[in-house]
Amino acid sequence: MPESVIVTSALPYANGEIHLGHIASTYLPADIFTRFSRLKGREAYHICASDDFGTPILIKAEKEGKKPEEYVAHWNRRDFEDFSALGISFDLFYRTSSPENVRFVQYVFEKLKRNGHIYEQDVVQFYCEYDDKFLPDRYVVGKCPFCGAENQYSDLCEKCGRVPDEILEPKCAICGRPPVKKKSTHYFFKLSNFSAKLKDWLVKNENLQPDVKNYVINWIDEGLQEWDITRDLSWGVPIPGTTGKAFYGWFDNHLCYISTMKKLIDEKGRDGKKFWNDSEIYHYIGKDIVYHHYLFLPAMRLGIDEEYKLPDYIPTRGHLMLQNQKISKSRNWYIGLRQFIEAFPPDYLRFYMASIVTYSQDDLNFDFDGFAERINNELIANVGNFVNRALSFTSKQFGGKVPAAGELDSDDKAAIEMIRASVRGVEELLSANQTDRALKKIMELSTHFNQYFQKKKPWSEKQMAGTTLYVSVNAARSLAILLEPFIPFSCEKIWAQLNLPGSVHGQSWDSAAELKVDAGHQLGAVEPIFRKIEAKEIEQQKTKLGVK
Ligand code: B3M
Ligand code: ZN
Repeated sequence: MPESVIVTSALPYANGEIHLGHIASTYLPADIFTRFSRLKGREAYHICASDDFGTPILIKAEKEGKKPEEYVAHWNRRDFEDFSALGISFDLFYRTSSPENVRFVQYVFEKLKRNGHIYEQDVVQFYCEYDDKFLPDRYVVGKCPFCGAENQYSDLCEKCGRVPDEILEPKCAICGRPPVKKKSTHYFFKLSNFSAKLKDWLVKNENLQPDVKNYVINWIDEGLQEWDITRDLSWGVPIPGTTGKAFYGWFDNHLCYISTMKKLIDEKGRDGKKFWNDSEIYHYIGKDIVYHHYLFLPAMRLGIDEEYKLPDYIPTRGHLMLQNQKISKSRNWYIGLRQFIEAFPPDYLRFYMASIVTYSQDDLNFDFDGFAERINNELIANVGNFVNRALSFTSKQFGGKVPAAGELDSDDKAAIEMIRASVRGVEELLSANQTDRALKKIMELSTHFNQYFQKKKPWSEKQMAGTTLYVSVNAARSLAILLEPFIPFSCEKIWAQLNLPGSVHGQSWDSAAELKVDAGHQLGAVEPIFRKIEAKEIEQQKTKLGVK
């Protein structure tokens, strides 16, 4: 296993706020894995960027009377702030419009061209003579030929969800006038050149999820279509040797994984390209962008002679539903991340999401009652309760000085053995991306310690109290390390109450299996780590969303 790990999360479009749907499938699982890798002592980086280019963004910027540069800079900042508030620990959150990415995209294009993977072809496109502009994708609105819905984009009817071949009564989205058709020369990427190699890679790569792999292989068997990578648009990476043409957003955005990572490492005075090729690479995504990540992305890397290696893992997860309904920004059925973590601690969202997200394409469901239950009955009643009891007993009975252990009985020995076994077990599950099962295993450890504490009754069995508390304080330390990837803010609080040196984020995972808090160690000030979620808070949230 390589020492270093590169983790990327899908790049959010720079045109709106991050909401709970983004978090579950991609950013949180990626962050948990990165934090775990860091604790394991690997050199691990989590990178991301705002996806700045494309027609929808340009249209929105124009509607707000802003320059596109200004518009995307706003969302880049805002997204980064929101992610940080949730504890998503990016080492670099950059942008697809960066000079590094623009240069890299043009370089890749030139090389693909030299290698014979690019050809030119004329296409007929809508053109607005009034605005003097080609009208790609969302620049044309009209009537859906399937369901008759008015005012739909030419690339997607939001009413019936179909993609019209040709929109009826087309109008320019900027001025409302009917466009004309005009010829334009486009570059195409010969995706079919890679059918055999892609299939081979998919079959051989044992780390990819088998169900996704199977349907991607089906697409290959059905025949891959060549890919139009050109847009007649100023807002994009300029295509070398043309005027007024830019690359389609999906040509440049995933290259930004590489250009961003390379920048991060190059700036440390090291060789970013070598680092890329020496590392284990993970691209975290939601299932709606499988086509792009399992076909376009590897094909382009193959097309430049694997100068940058293909991913080792592409963890792919299902969508989040909200109260059992599909999330939709246009129908206002979503919860903004910022709004949510203004109402609840970020760790509550992390804990709940991590407990429901499976390593599969299955959709998951955010439910307010389920959320309150998980937090109150598991996080607080289990972890919070044990840690607080262990530490506050030590404070009260022993003036906060960790007592020395006497002779260990079979319960003590079993409890210590359970810590060791849990550290190994959780590690295996996290390495296999089984985030929810890993968390469950930690909860079992905590349950065991609640029972242990209850059985040993340090409040009445004074003789054994020293041993019980010594073991329990050590278990609290182990739990803080094991839970750090999941609830980093709370674990840092536990760490402070334990009064241990450094930060919990910098500990060694393996050390969680050992009893490192010595007898005589003085604890810090002990107080409850969590606050309960009240029924009325949940009522308020539901009312805001419009659910009964
Ligand atoms: N910007 C967002 C999406 O389709 C898109 C991801 C790019 S990842 C390279 O979900
Ligand atoms: Zn127009």
